[in-house]
Amino acid sequence: MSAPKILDCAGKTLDLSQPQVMGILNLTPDSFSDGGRFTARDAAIKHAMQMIDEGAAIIDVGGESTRPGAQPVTAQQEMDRVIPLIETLAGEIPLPISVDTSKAEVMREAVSAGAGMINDVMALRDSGALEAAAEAAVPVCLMHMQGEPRTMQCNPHYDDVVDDVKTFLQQRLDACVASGIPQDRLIVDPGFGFGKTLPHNLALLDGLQNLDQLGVPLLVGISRKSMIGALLGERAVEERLYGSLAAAVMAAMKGSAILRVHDVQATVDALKIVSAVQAVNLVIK
Ligand code: 7PM
Repeated sequence: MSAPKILDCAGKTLDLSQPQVMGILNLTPDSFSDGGRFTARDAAIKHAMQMIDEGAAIIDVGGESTRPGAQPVTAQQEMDRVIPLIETLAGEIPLPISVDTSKAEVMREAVSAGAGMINDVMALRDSGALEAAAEAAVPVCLMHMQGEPRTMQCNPHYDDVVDDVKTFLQQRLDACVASGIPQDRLIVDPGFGFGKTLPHNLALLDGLQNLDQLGVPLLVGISRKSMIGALLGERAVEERLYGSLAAAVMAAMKGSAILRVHDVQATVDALKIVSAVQAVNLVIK
């Protein structure tokens, strides 16, 4: 079965007929004063506008709680951080906004505030998340993670990483459909760096085309990740652009519909080359 090409993200459109860029929105930590908070929100809006100018198709807003090694935060803390921003952005920008969260309450509030996609690194395994996402009626990205953020990099193990990730994602797709989320609203992501060693990450990138058989669009986040740093000889995070671009191009060539990245303009340019070559195959000769 072929993947849907156009997603309706709460009234805003995401066209997946060619590889698209999801821009990661920087959320500078809020300071204690109201003045500080205003500045942080202003900076975030400015950054979102810049990513739109650079060709992003969707903006991902995260509350940090899901990041590797992160300490758990409460739903309230996460909402304080992202809801006002989503409200403002949704009113001001024409692109869909995705909310990077695993918590049911945050999903509900974010979608009420105008978010058009749920990006969940827990693949809706937290309590109430399946129900919240079904009611929200927006597309959902289901990401694979082995273990939990605090400990997942301690000794991850797979029989066959591509097979194991594929089986997990198929199970989560089935759970979603059983909970009333139509398959045409689902996206999957192998979760680079989430409970994976460098050899696991490389095998996943090499075998990415196998995940296309799941029949839903594929989202990939490799931008600036430690696998890029490791391959470049423990390169600092701000010096990983060229490596990240190579990985994004490879992922797009292997069928990724959405690339989640920090460096929007550079990735959009690189993906134009991939798109142009992919379009050759669409012409009937
Ligand atoms: C520190 C380490 C900070 C790692 C942030 C990260 C993904 C995601 C993240 C991904 C989807 C990052 C990660 N990664 N959501 N959220 N897929 N769907 O590099 O790969 O941004 S957090």
